[in-house]
This record gives sequence, structure tokens and C-alpha cells, in this order.
Amino acid sequence: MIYVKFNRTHYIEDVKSSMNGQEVILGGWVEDLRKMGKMTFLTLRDVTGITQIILTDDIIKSTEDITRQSVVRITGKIQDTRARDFECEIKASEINLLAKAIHPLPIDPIGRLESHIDNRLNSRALDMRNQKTASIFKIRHHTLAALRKSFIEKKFIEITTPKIIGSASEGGANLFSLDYFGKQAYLAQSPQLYKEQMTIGLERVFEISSFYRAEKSHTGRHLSEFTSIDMESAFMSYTDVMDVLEDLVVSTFKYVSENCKKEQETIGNKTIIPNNPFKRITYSHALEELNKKDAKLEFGDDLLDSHLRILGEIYPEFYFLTDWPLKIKPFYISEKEDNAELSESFDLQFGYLELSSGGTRLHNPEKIKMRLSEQNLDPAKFSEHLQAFDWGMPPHAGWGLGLERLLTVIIGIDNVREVILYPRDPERLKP
Ligand code: AMO
Repeated sequence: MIYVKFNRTHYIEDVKSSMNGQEVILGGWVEDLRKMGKMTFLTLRDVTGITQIILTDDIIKSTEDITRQSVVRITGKIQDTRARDFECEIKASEINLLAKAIHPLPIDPIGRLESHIDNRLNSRALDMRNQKTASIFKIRHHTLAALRKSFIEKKFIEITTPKIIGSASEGGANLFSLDYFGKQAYLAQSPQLYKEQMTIGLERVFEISSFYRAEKSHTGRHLSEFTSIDMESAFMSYTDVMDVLEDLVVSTFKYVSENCKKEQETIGNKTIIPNNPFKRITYSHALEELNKKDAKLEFGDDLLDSHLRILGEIYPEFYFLTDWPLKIKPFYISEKEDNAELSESFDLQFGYLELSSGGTRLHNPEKIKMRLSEQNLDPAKFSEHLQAFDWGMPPHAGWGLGLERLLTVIIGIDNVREVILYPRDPERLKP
């Protein structure tokens, strides 16, 4: 193999017919290779697009070494093309093979032969050469950019909280534990306690990070390691943070619709901007609707997947489910002022799918201790968190939104494993 100093002059999308006659150096992967008489037609792809390269016999004696998906560097001049799919083509004066791809590859990266998701995940780097997969991750990139942009416009400050923690942030269940220099430690389930504490000084904070749930769930919406988009704000209540969430969701869809047309088209989807305001349905109202359909639910019952499926048929778009019974909510959620059985809490749903949950937080430490005990959690284990409440904790509210679940809605697919690079679930720890 020849070592060539890599000095690419252009991305493929920047090569235009108006540049006819100009010499360019391109780098990319061989998508297709066809020998026709004295000429070889090579289609070259880089991250921005695809173009046609014309190789004459004096440039390439044999195509044997250059397998599909090999990495090549092409030097050549731009010229007009007769090919319908391209604006122009490159007549090569030199081709260098930089890395040869084995044949056959474990999956077809062009996607002509559909591969099972498990095979694609086992060869994830190669799967990124599939334009559908690459489009999903470009949309993920733009979604994150949109969310950050909206948070910053609303004066939120980005924080990063610890992922190795000494006690549970969300209660005792679903914790991965690990040995930390001989001490018991856990992987954080959410930034809950830290983000609340940060409202003392920074007032409005957000975090976008991986968090961990040791749930043995085998569904298209559960991961052991997922990306949570979290916010917390001083001087806001649950209705204020619902407004923030609604605004963020709508502006993210608008941003994706403006910036990811090509990617959505490749996936075979279209961004549909959600209608707002989103409906706000109380838990009690949802219970009535469900009981009309024979669900036989009583006040205080949690809504199971089967119940959410029924609600999803009644409300197929975005809606908030609000005012849940206090006793089924985490210890940090505040009760309603006028009814202590209810809480100032909400879930954001898309049809049956829960995308986010949040609420107004308790900010009286005595009440928090009571709630911890009621939930069989030891207040002593939360002492570092509780002391912050003696330092001038403002009233505050916030939410957590699952990035992968949101992406399944944006992209119109139903498995979170498609939208995270290397999913972790009860069966999958590698690659
Ligand atoms: P909750 O536990 O409801 O709330 O999580 C918030 C959102 O995170 C996403 N999510 C998941 N996504 C994929 N796989 C999982 N295993 C998983 N678990 C959760 C969901 C969910 O709606 N601290 C609170 C939020 C708050 O009140 O600020 C919390 O973590 O989309």
C-alpha cells in the first residue's frame, strides 16, 4: 500500500459543474465500480455526497485491488457528465488506494440488501456507511444543536453532573452498582439532585448526558444507558416548565424540518411540525376515559403500558398528562396546594409513548425527609443534598426528556436502538 499525504481539496458536495476544468483531490469510499470497455466508472462517496469518477486504462490497470468500500484518494479534473444522477464528473489522473475493504463485508453498507438490526449493530461503524443510518445520526446531531440553541436563548446554563454517585438519585430501584476503591458506588439514574442544587446559584440549568437504568426491559423504548435532556429552573412551577418543554419540542421540530430535509427524505420520512398548544389532560380525566373503556382503574393506580396504548389511540399526538397522585411520584415532587393527594407533576406523551416527566419540586427539607421515609428511603443517605435546602434554595421545577425516545418520534421509527450508536440493553454490552 502506498503512503500518501492526505490533502483533500474538496468535499464532494462542493464540486460543481461551474468548476469545469478545475483539478480537485477527493477522498472517500468506493460505492460502486464498473468496467466498461477501456473505461472504469467508480462512484465515490464521502460524508457529504456521491460523485462519478472516470478512470481510463492508463490510470487503473486492474480493479482487483480496489474492492467496494475501499478508501481511495482521487486526483482529477471536473468535466461535464452524461450520467443523469450527477451534475458533473471527475476524470481521474491518479488513484491511490488508502485502505482496502475485505470482501464480503459482514453487512451490505449500501442497504440494498436489508440486514437485521442485530447484524447492523454488531458492525455499527460499517452501518454508518448506510445512508439511512448516517441520516439518522445527522438528524440526532441537528436535534441536539436545536435543543442547545433553545435552552441558551432561554438563558439556561449547561452543566455536567457526576455519573458515579454515592447514593441513589431516583430512589432505590434500577441502580447499577459498582466498586469504587472499596466503597459502594452507583451509576447515576438522572442528574436530579444535582440539577436541583444548581438552581441556588445558576437559577436555570440544563444537562444533556448519558444516564443508567438497570431495568430488564426488552422493549423498543428502553435502554440501560440512555441520553437524558434535563432542565431545572428557579422561580418556575410545573406549568411554567411545561411551557418551556412545549416550546423546545416545537422549535426542535422546526429546526429539523429546515435543516434535515435531505436526511428525512433518505429515511423516507417527513418532519411534521406539532400543533400547539399541546393538550393538558389530568390524570383523573385520563382515568375516566380509560374506565369508559373498561380499564377498571382506581385513583392511585399507575398507568400501565396497556392503558397508555388506549390513551394513545384517543390522543395520537403530543399531550401532557398532569396532576398525578402524589403517592406514585418520586419523593422530590411537590403536592398540589389545594389537594395534597395530587402532585404538581406531568408526563409529556406522544400517543402511548412517554417522552418526559417533571414537576414542581418540594423545597421544604422536612417534607422531603418525610417523603423519603414514606418511600422506604433513608433520609441520612440524602444529607448532602438536604443541606443545600438550608442555604437558600429557591422554589424550582424541572423535567427530564429522553433524547432517544424523542428521536424515534422525529424520525418516525419505533426502536430506540436505531438512534443511539452502541445501544446498551440487558442483552447487549458489546461492541
Ligand atoms: P424519568 O425516570 O421519567 O424521570 O425519566 C425521564 C425520561 O427519560 C427517558 N427514559 C428512558 N429512555 C430510554 N430508556 C430508559 N430506560 C429510560 N428511562 C427514562 C424517558 C423518560 O420520560 N428525574 C426525573 C425527571 C425530572 O423530574 O426532572 C426522571 O428521571 O423519556
